[in-house]
Amino acid sequence: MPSQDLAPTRDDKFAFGVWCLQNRGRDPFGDATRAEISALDCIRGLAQRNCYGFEFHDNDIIPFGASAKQRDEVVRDIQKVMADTGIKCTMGTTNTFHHPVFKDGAFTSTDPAVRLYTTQKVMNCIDLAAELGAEVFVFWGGREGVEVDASKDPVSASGWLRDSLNFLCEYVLAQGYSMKFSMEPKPNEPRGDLYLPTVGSVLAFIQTLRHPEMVGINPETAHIKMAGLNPYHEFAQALDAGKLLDVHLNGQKPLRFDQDLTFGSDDLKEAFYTAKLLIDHRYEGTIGFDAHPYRTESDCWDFVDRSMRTYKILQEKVRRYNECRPIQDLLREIHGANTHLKGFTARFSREAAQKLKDMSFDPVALASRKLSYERLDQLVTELLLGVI
Ligand code: GLT
Ligand code: MN
Repeated sequence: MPSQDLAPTRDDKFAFGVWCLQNRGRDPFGDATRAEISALDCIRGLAQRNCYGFEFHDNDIIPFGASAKQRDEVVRDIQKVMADTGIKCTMGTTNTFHHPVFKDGAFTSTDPAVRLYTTQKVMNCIDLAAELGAEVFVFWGGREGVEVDASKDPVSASGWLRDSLNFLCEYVLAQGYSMKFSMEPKPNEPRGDLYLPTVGSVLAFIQTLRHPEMVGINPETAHIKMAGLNPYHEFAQALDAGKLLDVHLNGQKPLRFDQDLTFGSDDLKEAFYTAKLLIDHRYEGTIGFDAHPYRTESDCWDFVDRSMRTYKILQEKVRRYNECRPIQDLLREIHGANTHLKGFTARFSREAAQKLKDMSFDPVALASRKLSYERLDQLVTELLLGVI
């Protein structure tokens, strides 16, 4: 494959969080290993690489406590880079986790003043996101959780979160913004336990909101694997529900601290299935990468380039998979059993129920069917390794 085919184009709809590029390699045990770059340099660098968009937190671009004048200057500068380069702001989100005021939760703090302060901060960030043209607004509840279960009732905490989100949906409608909310689940870290830990819990929660049609999900590979679950399946569940608004692709060893590894760096097969899901189902959102360059890097750009390049390679692998004769023949064989019965339960009727009761099945014969999954998986392995 000539390498120019792997160059990102705006049509790929790649996006990176400004915070990923600004990450300085600090961890709980060690100090920064590289200098922070300005938000403007992050955005310019992404645009130079033909990246479609950037994502931001309010405080990635505007220092906490900045004056209104400073804020307006920042917005003007960013809008100028956007106009000059064509890069888009694809997602905005609020930092409701860094300042000590959020130490026991933002929307789920036991103090109503903290909950209102959070809601006010989010309203300001929604205005900012709207000014920059973002149509997706993410909620990642990094401090929404507990270490001490005696401290708050999780049902009350859900209620506080629901009230605030309902209020904020109404705010978006009242302002006439064309913007959807997207909730990002995570099972733990920085809190001992976070509320809404998985795609399934967010899906259920969304249905309890006053405007469920305005709210979707932003699943992240690493968060899913921290819960020991399968990202391919979790992304699929959000997609099936029509709720996959945005994605955060990265890498993570299961059941560990949040590693935020580069997409495709740890589990290529899993990365392949994730890309295949998005491509096969014509996912239309941005391909967002949310990871940190290794602490050993002195800047973020190799990380940026390889994330997009890996996705492009996987795009090509998906195309080959869908055209690969041995794989497709095997899949036809696997899905070729008793095709006359397909879709039987798609519609209920008393007659259909009776008909089903009257059918006779031979479980031993059904169980004896050969399923060549060793061969299938090996073909996928060989396709990914470039042997076929
Ligand atoms: C934070 C977190 C990410 C979230 C970001 C949005 S911030 O870095 O680890 O997964 O997407 O608030
Ligand atoms: Mn994320």
